[in-house]
Amino acid sequence: MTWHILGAGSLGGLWAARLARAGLPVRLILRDRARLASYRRLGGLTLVEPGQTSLYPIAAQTPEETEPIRRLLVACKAYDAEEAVARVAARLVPGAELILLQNGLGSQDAVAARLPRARCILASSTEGAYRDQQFRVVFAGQGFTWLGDPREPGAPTWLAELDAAGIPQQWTTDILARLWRKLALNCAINPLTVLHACRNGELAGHAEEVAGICAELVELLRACGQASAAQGLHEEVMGVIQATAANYSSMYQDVAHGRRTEIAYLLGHALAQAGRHDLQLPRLEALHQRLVAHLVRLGLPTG
Ligand code: NAD
Ligand code: KPL
Repeated sequence: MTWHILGAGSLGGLWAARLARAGLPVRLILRDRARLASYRRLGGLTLVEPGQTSLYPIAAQTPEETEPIRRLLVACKAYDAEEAVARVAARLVPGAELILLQNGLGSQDAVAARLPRARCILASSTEGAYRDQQFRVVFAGQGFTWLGDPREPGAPTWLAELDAAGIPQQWTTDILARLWRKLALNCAINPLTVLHACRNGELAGHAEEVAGICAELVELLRACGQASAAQGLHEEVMGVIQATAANYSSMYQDVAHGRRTEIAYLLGHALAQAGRHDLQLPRLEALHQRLVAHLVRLGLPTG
């Protein structure tokens, strides 16, 4: 069965190249005809890995193509996912499967609400990739991808294709706990790296601030029925700060490059859920306000 990949950016490109070189049928869905023409001029997608750079001439198309879609990897940013999926919705066969790679929470529900006849599988990935040129992806960090479906616990048979493609993954019956935990880690680390203009490791010098934010995130996770995702959060945050000390967080890099952040699906989602549970989280509120003010000063979107 063909893997249609919506969004040929960093993570979409990384998946596409590995699936294609495993001999699996892959089609990239690019935003428009102009991008398709640029892609064709380049002759395909390039993946840069340690000691190996290869060009993969993967077939590509625009959303307007009519070929039916049975399996769709959605690899856009969280803020683009719903609209991107809407553009191919008419091509999805009944019972089509979507794999949603978006970080944070909120975009997955928005996509699922639009497609009641499709199965939406959620993913949480720690793999690292970035684009250094158009349609050229650098595989920057080995990682792992958790996959799961909160509505249907059975694993799909095609997970074996991911193994064959060398994509490290595991099915989980509690993908929401994974997504919430990653959201909490990202909320505890990423905004502070932007506001203090620092690498992850320098947050060790702001230990009290980090501890206060973690305490509120634990309250939120418990209120949202995610007690297991709350366990040992502060310890893990401090561990990640230490283990990734030399790195700039993804949000720091987005802001530094003048790109839109996924704040609405991280802190924004956290506070929206706190509101639903009548929970007062003053430190998270203040963090959100400071981050929004910072983005406004830089002329970047705040949602
Ligand atoms: P990216 O910006 O590199 O790629 C997104 C791609 O989607 C772009 O090529 C963009 O042009 C395309 N796109 C947007 N709207 C589209 C549309 N309507 N039709 C077709 N294509 C469209 O983003 P990324 O870094 O690959 O991130 C994707 C998601 O994965 C994000 O939610 C991110 O947080 C998450 N994630 C990324 C990494 C990473 O290392 N890059 C790791 C873990 C999770
Ligand atoms: O996932 C991350 C990111 O940069 O987005 C880290 C820093 C590891 C945790 O927030």
